[in-house]
Amino acid sequence: METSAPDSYPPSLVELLEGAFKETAETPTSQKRLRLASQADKELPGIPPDELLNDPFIQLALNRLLKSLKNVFLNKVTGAAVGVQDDNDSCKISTSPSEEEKGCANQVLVEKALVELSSLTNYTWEQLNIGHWKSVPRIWRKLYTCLAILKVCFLVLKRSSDIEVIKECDMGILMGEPICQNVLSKIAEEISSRISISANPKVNCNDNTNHEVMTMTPTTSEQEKVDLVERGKVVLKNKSSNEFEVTLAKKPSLQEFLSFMNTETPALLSDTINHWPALNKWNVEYIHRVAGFRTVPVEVGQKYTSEDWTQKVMTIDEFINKYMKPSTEIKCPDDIGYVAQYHLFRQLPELGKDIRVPEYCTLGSISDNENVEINAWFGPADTISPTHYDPNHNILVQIFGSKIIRLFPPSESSKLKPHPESSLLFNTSQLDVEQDDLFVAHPEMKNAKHCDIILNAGEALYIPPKWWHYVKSLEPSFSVSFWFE
Ligand SMILES: O=C(O)CCC(=O)C(=O)O
Repeated sequence: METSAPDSYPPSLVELLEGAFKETAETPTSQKRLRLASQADKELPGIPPDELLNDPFIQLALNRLLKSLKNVFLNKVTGAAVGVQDDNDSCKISTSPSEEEKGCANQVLVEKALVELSSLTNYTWEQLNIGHWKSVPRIWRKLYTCLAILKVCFLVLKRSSDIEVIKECDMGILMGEPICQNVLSKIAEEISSRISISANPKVNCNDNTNHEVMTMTPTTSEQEKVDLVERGKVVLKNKSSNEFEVTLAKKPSLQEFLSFMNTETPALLSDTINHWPALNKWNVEYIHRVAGFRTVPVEVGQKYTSEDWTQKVMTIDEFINKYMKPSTEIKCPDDIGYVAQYHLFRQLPELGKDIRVPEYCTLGSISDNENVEINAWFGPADTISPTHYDPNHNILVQIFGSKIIRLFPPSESSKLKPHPESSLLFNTSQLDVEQDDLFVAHPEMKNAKHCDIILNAGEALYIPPKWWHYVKSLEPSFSVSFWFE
């Protein structure tokens, strides 16, 4: 995907960026430093910014950065008739610079600010990667997003390519926390909506001559669908007399759904998402077209319990070209990539508009949609989520493709040999339901009560809290999970 910097950014984007900086440009330097930190702190009552400000590296880098900011914005944004020459860290201000001097000074300062920002960002990145993600003070994530917003502004001033600007926005969204009304998401959305269709004909699904794309999601014939169901049935070993049938429910009422929750009964729901625009709109090509330029985290390796499993960040374009290929081309586990358990709709609200939070989620103890955790699961055939449980209610919705799911009730936990309580994988079984020999080595698992379900496009599965589930995709697939308490 190649694009070059456009001749001009649309006024709305320029306004957005100028607006984000107006206060900073007009505030004396000494206060700006505080502003940046308190910006991060504003939404975190109780966590003082001192944690950041006392850090000597941050102090030095912020001071240098803010000096560049002040100068750049005096020149470029406020349009003041001054020019700045940068000379070994000391700025000389001349009151009547030539046009040439102004341009030159601005470029130097923009470059300089970007260098300062990079070193600050790298330092913050290191802080984010010390220890477990959840134990990192949130203020570092807020700072990371602040820095990304600044970097985006400078990249725009530098007239960097759209791809570079979008990538920076996405890194701020991925690694940070939404601040300033999620401005990064708005900027990225606006830029990518302008370039996604025209910039790369490969991602235009209306182009029937595009064989590369057309072969990516072949439509599944009725016969193939039957084969998939049969294949799903043979994937999972250990069919035993302890298998039970899942409850089927066609568009259950809230009352009926509540009874599933109260009795901890899994249920396969049909006719509940027919009104979602995503159902008729989304396929691999559509996701490619709308989100191809966006950077997301990808799990690489067949399952998260494997030794060689890892996570990478890449654009959806790269992900689709590399991983959304027929299973016959999958030679080793490294060939499997999965955008899994990812809050994609926070990053791409335009996709989020095509789905709805099921009304059933209001039946939880916090009847507020804000508390529903929504995750996307997008990948090729044969992605595996090993047998594990989650603490919350879950409605797993299938938008396209299909999955086979084996469910075990919490009462069977001891038979599933969970990883030790002290391990990060404490909620994951050490056994693999696809391996025959394990059932020989662990005969207790053979007797575990379970049920197997094929989840097809347009259906949803209610998984009660702490129910173990093993999930494997049978074809290129997009699911959305809604976790609620
Ligand atoms: O679809 C998947 O691969 C796993 C889904 C899952 O584990 C969940 O929704 O909790």
